[in-house]
Amino acid sequence: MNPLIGISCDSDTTVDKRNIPYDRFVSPRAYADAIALAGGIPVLLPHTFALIDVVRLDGLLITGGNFDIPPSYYGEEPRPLLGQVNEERSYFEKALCLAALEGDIPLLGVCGGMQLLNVVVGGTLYQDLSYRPQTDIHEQPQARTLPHHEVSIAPNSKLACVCDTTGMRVNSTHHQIIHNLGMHVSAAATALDGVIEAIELPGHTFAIGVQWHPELLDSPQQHAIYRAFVKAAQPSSGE
Ligand SMILES: [Mn+2]
Repeated sequence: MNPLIGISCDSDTTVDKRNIPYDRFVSPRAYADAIALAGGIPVLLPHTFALIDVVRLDGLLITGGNFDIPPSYYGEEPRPLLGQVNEERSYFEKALCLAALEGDIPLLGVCGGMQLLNVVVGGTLYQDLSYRPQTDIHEQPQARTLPHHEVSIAPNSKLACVCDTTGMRVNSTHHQIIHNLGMHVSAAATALDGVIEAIELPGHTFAIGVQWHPELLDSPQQHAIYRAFVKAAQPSSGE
């Protein structure tokens, strides 16, 4: 049985051929391709306000996008460098994320998905990385399919076990970063400037967040993240 992996979607407004605007749900295909390559069945989850029973899914992928998590989720007022928020999407993803944690459904958070995972368990973010002293730019100029900076991986982390390494190069396309870690969250990887680049919740079967986009990087260590996630979501045989 290939596991069903829910993937949270983005939304935008585009125009039809008559130039009339309409709203749509969209998802970068690299997420679905990475899940399929790892042996899972990708299931796109639009934020329609429909109640999604995550227990019917075997795994949940919370994705990123060109938006910021509402600062009210971590008790802050918006600061000047906060980007655009997507209230509907964040509300939906927060509910999904909490339900997955509650049900111990394997969960992978990518980029903004990692930030959300941290926030839903009580963590905070820097609304822009310039609010943290001595932090490098993490918005790479080159294509996102190329790595940009090094991360060191905590040797005793699940991520180190999954990737079988304590260091690798990753892509970087984010302007927000983790400030304080949430409850029972450990930092699994950091960049050279000290920015937290991966987190995990050791009390769960599989709850990992990565600040980078492994689905865009073609290396065995990056594929291993999606493979381990889909494997953790595998329904046990004989049930
Ligand atoms: Mn980075």
